[in-house]
Amino acid sequence: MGGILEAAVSEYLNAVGPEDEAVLVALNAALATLPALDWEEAPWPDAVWVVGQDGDEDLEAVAAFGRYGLESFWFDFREEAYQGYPLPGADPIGSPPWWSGVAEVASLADLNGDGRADLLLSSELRGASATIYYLDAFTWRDSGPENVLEWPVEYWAEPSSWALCDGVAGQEFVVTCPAFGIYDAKLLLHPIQTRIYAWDGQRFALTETSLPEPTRVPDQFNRAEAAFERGDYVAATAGFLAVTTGLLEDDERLEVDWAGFAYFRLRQIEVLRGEPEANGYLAAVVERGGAVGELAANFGRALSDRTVLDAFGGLQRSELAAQVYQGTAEGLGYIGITGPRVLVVGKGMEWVMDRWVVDGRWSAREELTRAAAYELGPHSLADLDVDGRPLNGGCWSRGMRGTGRCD
Ligand SMILES: [Ca+2]
Ligand SMILES: [Ca+2]
Ligand SMILES: [Ca+2]
Repeated sequence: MGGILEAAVSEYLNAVGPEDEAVLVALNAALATLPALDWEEAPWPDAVWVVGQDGDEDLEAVAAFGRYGLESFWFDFREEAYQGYPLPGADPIGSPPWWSGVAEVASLADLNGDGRADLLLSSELRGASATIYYLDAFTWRDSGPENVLEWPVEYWAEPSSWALCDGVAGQEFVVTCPAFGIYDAKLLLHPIQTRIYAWDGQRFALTETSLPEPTRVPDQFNRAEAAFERGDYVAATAGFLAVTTGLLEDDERLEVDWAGFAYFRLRQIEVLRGEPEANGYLAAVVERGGAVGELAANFGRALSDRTVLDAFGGLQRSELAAQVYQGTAEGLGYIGITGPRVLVVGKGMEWVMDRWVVDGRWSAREELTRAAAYELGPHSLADLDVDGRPLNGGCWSRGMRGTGRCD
């Protein structure tokens, strides 16, 4: 790999040397004149920095530049010449974000208190509705730089931030983000979680996580909804039950039947777990009336007349869903019976059918269909391949496009 930045900095270091500050300033100024990406708002910061990092007597350099080539390098003096080396990545999907975003050098301070300058890269990835800053910190071992922190800061539905603060052992990273990450129910309140990463001798490790208690029903509801979305039905059940008990004072500006929706979800969870209607949740929401009550009544009829998939599919198709809420801020804006969820339920049924055909437990197609519809039970929406690991939101689309076996 290599490119405009790596070539320019190597040329500068080998032709001029690392100690001529005026040339370094000129080099950075020249790089800053390259055309910006059309959404860049701020002037490009200095791309190239000269610093001693590895403990030997030569100066090193680091450079990060996101406009063309998406490059981040460090430069070491070896065998009579400076040469650029890519920074090591710790990204589990094998695509270091500072190669795919707009990276900049955020700090060259001594982050871990060992007396040597470290490197903090911040790489900005902009999407249609969210921006993610990946923080990557590197400290220098004898063998070269090592990635000692990688963490995304998601700027999305609510404000986020990150900061370096004085800690017991060097600096600490304090990151605040929407607690659910990029979880697409934007019109609801999103609680903000604070995480602290401190140096543990090897890397910056998570030492503290804090999440304030919900103070309003939309926030309380969304936490339960997020648990439902990720398939944590125990937490979701507890959250929806809390909504129905009215522990928090509701906001009178909202014309949302939160309790009705919570009862409806509680019944849906029972259905997805293959549990009988023993708690009267469906009756409770039907009794409340309105569009939510009517939706729930339709759901109940489909359950008794047809199949689980029909029941969920009917919610997806129902025009009632559009009538329930009109996207009021902090209102439900959507019915929450998403296409992916319906398809995932279908995939769960396929799994059951495939397994039972292999087992020889069922032979008639008609019986299979009927049985699968009612026996989804333990094969929850969250763990379709029953490997004990819950399926998270990011896997849904992969599972649907692929074989339906998610990790
Ligand atoms: Ca050095
Ligand atoms: Ca060196
Ligand atoms: Ca250090």
